[in-house]
Amino acid sequence: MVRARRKSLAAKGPEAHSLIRNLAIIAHVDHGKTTLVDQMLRQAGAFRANQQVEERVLDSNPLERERGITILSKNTAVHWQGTKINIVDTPGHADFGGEVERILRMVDGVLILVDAAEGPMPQTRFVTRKALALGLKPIVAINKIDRADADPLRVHDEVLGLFIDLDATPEQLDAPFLYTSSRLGTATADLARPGTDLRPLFQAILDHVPPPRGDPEGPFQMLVSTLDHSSFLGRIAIGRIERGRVRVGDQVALLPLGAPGLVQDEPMERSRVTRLFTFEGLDRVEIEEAAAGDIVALSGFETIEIGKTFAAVARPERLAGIAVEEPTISVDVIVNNSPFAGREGKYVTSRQLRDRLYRELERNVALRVEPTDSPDTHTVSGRGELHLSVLMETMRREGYEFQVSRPRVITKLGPGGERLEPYEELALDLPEEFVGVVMEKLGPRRAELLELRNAGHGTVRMTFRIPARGLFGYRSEFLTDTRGTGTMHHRFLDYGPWAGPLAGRRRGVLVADREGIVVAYALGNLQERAQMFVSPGDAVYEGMIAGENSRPGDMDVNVSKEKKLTNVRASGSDENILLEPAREITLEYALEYIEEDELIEVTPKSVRLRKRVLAANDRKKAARAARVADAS
Ligand SMILES: Nc1nc2c(ncn2[C@@H]2O[C@H](COP(=O)(O)OP(=O)(O)OP(=O)(O)O)[C@@H](O)[C@H]2O)c(=O)[nH]1
Ligand SMILES: [Mg+2]
Repeated sequence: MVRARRKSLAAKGPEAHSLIRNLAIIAHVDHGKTTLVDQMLRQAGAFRANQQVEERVLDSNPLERERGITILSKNTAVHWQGTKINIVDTPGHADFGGEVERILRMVDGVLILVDAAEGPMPQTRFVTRKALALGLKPIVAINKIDRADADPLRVHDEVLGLFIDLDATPEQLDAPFLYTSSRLGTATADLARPGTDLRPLFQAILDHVPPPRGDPEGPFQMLVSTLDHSSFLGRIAIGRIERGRVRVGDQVALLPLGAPGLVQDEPMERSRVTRLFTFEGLDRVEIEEAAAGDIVALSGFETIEIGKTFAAVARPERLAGIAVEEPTISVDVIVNNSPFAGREGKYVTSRQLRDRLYRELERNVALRVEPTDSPDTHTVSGRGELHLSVLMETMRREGYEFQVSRPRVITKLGPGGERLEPYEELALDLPEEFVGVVMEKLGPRRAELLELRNAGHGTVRMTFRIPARGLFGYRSEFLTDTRGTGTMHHRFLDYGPWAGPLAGRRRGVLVADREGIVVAYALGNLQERAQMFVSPGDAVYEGMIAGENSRPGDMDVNVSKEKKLTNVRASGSDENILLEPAREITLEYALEYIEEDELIEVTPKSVRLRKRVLAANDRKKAARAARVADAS
């Protein structure tokens, strides 16, 4: 944070907010948003001449860098020809779509990026629909035109088709189209004349994004669109000032959630603004005063929540709130009680776990945490597997150790009392020859084909509607079935009728039958019938899952079994055994993989799979009891 006691641009004069543009960049995952912001910052002179800047500098947290995706939206700002352009980079992954929706409330225009080869994808459709419905006028960038397989004119048509489909107004249909390369930092309106820099983009923003409305002289009013949190300042509200101005030290009301209009006789927090910031390049700059039109961050309030309105005490007028999206899947997060509990983690007790989970709610607004009958177990609900696994991955990096159950979808009751479950839109791109096998696999998962079309170059795009449950465990099958050549995206669509029982995992697992250290000799004997998850030297315990059976049904095995030594031969013969590499178990893979009677053990060093019931005898008894119960 940079300290500079000064006024924001909008605070400088009555017509100053015509010198502001507020823009969100929205797109499907990986279409090049963050890379484009890099280039915008660079070309607008936000970096010092010799400043070393990493690629995708805005993807600043370690998980974002590792995965190459944006998880949290980020505010930045550049100056172009005397106008301040506030830019919000948003995440493209569907699990974070709710965040994009909230961001749209603090901007006056959107830049929709569409990959020049992939064309509009499910998330493109989602964010475009939201932006058009809010009446925002888009600028479209057909991006990555440097790709060898780019087909910008086809994609241009597809985007127009999407706009028509989504009932765009005539003004929205009239959106300017640019052909861009985020990577090269170029934009052009005319493919015959290749771009040399981003000037056409900046110009389009000045010309087509309307300046923010709102009277800087009226009573102060601002909607909380996103949150940040610092251990030093507590909750920080980020939003666009709708009306009036605000100064550090002002007494301001923070209104409770509710219907828009004047608020009377409702309890509300009145506090002083302790800190106020605007955005400049990559920094958050501390200021004394800001006015309508600018996007600011402010602190000093205990009850900051998304969708609440800040207002002048003398005129507590509430703005229309922002609905926070409902979670669609849940897992149980359980204190680690495996035989290896406490060996690798720093924070392992139920209290530490509970405190950490509740702390997450400070800024992760689409997340829910609920207690259960057992103090060792909390139910954590979110928008998808990535949403949940990012939290788990963050926690293990912080030193937490815990166990996680198989994800369950969150069902609802329909108007007639019938049971509903979440459905997803699934988009697959794959070579034509694999269509048959994919259809065959998706049928039993209750997928319904919505569209199949030729995407050129011998590939097809298939779109399905499928119960979210039907997707559990599908990704690895899809990759195997298309020999790694297919790509797959899905996003939440709506709630629909419960689809009934779905086929689960087809193959059983190999379960270690005793505690010990894995030996190559043992794996050598097992690998013909199995894909191993463990390697020689790994420690295992009874009930831990060591691999996947190539057939249905679980098998108890001894993975620590040494070769019997004879007098003739010495030990060390292990070196002669050729082992297939173990399958790497990532958190996301594990979440998709496990069955109801299994758990994931997550520690800072390991992700292990286990049976809930560890002892082989107890498992047999439990299975027998289940069969009896089924039969009766
Ligand atoms: N060829 C080519 N590749 C690009 C271009 N822009 C981005 N990429 C690459 O596409 C990948 C994704 O880029 P990002 O900028 O992270 O995409 P994003 O839209 O921010 O992704 P999310 O934030 O995860 O939704 C990276 O590997 C980039 O290097 C481009 O103009 N041309
Ligand atoms: Mg990004």
